[in-house]
Amino acid sequence: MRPNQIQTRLRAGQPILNGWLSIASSYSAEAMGHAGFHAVTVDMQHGMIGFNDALHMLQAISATPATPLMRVSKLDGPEIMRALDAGSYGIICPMISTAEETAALVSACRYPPKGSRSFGPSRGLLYGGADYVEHANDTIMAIPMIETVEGVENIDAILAVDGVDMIYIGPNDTALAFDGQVVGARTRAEAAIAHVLARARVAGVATGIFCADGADARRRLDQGFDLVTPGNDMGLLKTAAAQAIAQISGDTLVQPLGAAGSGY
Ligand code: 3PY
Ligand code: MG
Repeated sequence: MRPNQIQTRLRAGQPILNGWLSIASSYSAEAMGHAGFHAVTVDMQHGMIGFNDALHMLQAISATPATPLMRVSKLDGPEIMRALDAGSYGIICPMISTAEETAALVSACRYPPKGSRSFGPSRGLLYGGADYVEHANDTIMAIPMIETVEGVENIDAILAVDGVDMIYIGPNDTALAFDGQVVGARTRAEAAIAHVLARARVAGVATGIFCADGADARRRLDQGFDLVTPGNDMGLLKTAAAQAIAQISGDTLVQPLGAAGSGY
């Protein structure tokens, strides 16, 4: 089976740079896959993307060195199964708050006897290779998102669930949950994020986090995260456009429309 670069880099102690796709385009997915990211995530929760778009985007990512991931819209067995059958090498699942939800996510990502994934590997075979089914359970990653107060409170139980390959923090939902805002001070959320990171390191579970931009991603790597996402494709596009306009006009950079510091 084609290796999962995230696992390869984790084993080697190397950081993972993860691109984030919200634009329903195989063309931009292909460009992001060639940009130098080790992994690229198709976002089915907040991206403007339907399943057919996602399928074509995964096909485009296949033509690049990046390992494909999907963030599903919610903890839903059939949606996770379709994402894996379409060739995703991992599932990032939003709003996981309990050990029970974590166990359900892991189960949906594994074939029996380890889990409850139904047989029908479809495009997984084309991308992964003829021995996909034999190695899928060890290669596909189950990645719960921690971004609720309950998820932070239950972090030790979540980390203890057998088969959790990584946890991924959503700092914006964490900020809403802990500080009641995404723009402005995030004092409580930052303390919660530091706590989750520390507990994951004690448990020996890899960590990833969504970031506002490249500088924020650098800071998160220095903080100790293994995988970072420097905002989504639309955030990068808007910032690049605003920078070009500022260069042409000589005016100071006007931050593009959006919630400052959110990566969107
Ligand atoms: C968050 O920051 O809450 C996310 O889910 C990133 O998209
Ligand atoms: Mg979120």
